[in-house]
Amino acid sequence: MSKEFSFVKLPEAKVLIESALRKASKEASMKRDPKEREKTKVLAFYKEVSKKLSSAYRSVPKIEELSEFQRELIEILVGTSELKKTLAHIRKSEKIISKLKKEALYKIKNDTEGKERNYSREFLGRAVSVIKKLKKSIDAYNNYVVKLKEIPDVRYDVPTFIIAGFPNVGKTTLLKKLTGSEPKIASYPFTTTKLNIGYMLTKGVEVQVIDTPGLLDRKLSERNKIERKAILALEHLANCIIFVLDPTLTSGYTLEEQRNLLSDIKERFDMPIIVVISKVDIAEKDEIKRALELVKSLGLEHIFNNDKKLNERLLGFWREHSKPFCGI
Ligand SMILES: Nc1nc2c(ncn2[C@@H]2O[C@H](COP(=O)(O)OP(=O)(O)O)[C@@H](O)[C@H]2O)c(=O)[nH]1
Ligand SMILES: [Mg+2]
Repeated sequence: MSKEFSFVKLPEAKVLIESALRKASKEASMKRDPKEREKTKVLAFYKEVSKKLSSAYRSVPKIEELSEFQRELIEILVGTSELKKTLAHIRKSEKIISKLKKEALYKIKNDTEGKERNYSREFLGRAVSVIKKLKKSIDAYNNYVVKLKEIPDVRYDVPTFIIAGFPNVGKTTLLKKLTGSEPKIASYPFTTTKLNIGYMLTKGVEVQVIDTPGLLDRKLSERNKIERKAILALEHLANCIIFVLDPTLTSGYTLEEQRNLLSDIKERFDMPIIVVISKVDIAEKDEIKRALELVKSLGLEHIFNNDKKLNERLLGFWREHSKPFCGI
């Protein structure tokens, strides 16, 4: 997920209770006055628990503030309503303990019968039982945190082009050519492969280009449900798809196979698709001819990968076919 989020893990309920009790008794042992001692015990316990719980739930972004793409992935990864329930439980428990603390402090302050110890004990007993009931939510929370970290660190403030195509057709080569730099690598949930991300600056417009090895190289119907959802989530991120078509047989995939994949992508993704014909330098004339026929038969446009104005032409294509993007 984006750099701005660094999720805080929670200690297990048992560990949290032990550490808060330890802090409480340590700080209290330094006080001589009985009322002061019991007050300190309550406060120290509360402070420790509150610090841990609130820093955890504050570290998780508000669902409403996320991009559509992030929200979609969270829904697939952890289930938005489950996540909300868990966070609400943690927040509510913290509030309950805060209320118990206030009551205990009030009773200790106003006690005239030397019962301050009973009140702090009562507080600790109740607070501990609230935390014990949090066990499941803490475990669920920690599980979420691990999964939330799988959301790739991408930008949402620039248009995004996604590169698709079979393995070895020239996707990564194209990404490097377009962006002129080594791509940044991010993981993508439910897949063993990584996203390669680069940025191209053309005519003052910055575009995020993402190479998705292993994601868009098989028919979606051949994927399991969750994988399919994760792949379709790309639709929320992408503004344009660049399909790399290898006219030669050097990738090991025939034109027919590539056509099937391209037409599957065209069917599933509602956005402009442009075909970049790769390996033009080694392709035979009739291989190029057949590739062009293929592109035409699907009603798509093409660009050759050795086009001197590749970046400009891709940008131009997108501008011509896209809905407006944040005023660009
Ligand atoms: N001759 C030639 N080879 C290319 C071209 N593009 C990619 N290749 C080669 O094809 C192989 C696969 O390229 P790569 O970009 O890694 O493909 P990917 O698996 O789709 O990312 C590599 O050996 C590249 O050097 C091209 O335009 N011309
Ligand atoms: Mg590659």
